[in-house]
Amino acid sequence: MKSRVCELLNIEYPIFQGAMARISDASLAAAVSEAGGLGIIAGGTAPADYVRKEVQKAKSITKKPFAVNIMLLSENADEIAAMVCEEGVRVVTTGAGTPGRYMDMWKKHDIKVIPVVPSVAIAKRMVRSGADAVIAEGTEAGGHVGELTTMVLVPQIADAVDVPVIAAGGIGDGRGLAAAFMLGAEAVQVGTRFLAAYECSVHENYKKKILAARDIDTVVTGRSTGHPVRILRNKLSRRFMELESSGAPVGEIEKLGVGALARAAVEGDMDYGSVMSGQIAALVNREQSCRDIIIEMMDEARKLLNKDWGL
Ligand code: TUI
Repeated sequence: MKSRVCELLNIEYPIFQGAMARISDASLAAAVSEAGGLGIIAGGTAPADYVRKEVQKAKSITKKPFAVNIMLLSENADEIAAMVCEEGVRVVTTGAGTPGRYMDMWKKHDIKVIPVVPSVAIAKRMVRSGADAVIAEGTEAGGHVGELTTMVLVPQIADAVDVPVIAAGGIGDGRGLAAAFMLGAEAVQVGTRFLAAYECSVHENYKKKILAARDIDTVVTGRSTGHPVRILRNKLSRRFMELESSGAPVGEIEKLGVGALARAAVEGDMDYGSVMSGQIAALVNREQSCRDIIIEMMDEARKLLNKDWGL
């Protein structure tokens, strides 16, 4: 299975590790890249210097391509956008906005640009401004999400653009990988399953919570404030829901989210931390190496795609 995405990025397998703010560091990204996928260091809201150090660390662990994700709501986005050029990063993915203003600079440095998009209109706009591929992310994903499901988003974006489409949201095994290809994707992005990787340095409590999650355990907070974020249910999500349904001022609701991701991912606070997770968490039942996750997904997808379905 050598897809256009593998050719474009010079990777072996069409599997990206989703950027997870405060979590996807050099050790996770380098492990995924070493295993033949595309590891992605998450910029999140971190200072550019922190992200630069992670990039340098990843370069010291692997010679294979890896990406940096720039979360465009971050006040450090401009600095990180310039840093990736200085450090010779080969691939950039973006989230939570439109990266048009950086496109010329990145192109000059021969960086492949792959924005995450939640709709057809935004996908088309990104391609017009020079995106090399797009990640169509359904609302099943964890963290900041759009409205549409992966099932409806991927084929519509695949029809609307000529560049390769990477499917994200709700994909955690070989069945999801095979299904995404059937919908027109040429690679997948997987976040939640990599939370349970040995190489993932997220707090042990966070890992345990993902391993124990059931199908209905995630909720989307912040729909009413314009910052919808999918997290696992806990005291924080309940407080969010109470404030949102009582019509509290937006500022008060948003305050709940400040620092909440670090509380969960770094301090391990499962009550008042923001435990971002995709809906697929229930399928993630054991710790594995990044290599085993990738090999298992590829084997399972190949078997399924080669099966005679009697249609
Ligand atoms: O970015 C994500 N997911 C994230 S970012 C994040 S870090 C964070 N920290 C604190 C508060 C909030 C977030 C956690 N999860 N996914 C990619 C994504 N991008 N989903 C949706 C979009 C998106 C939305 C609108 C992309 C482009 C876009 O364009 C709008 C426009 O009109 O330009």
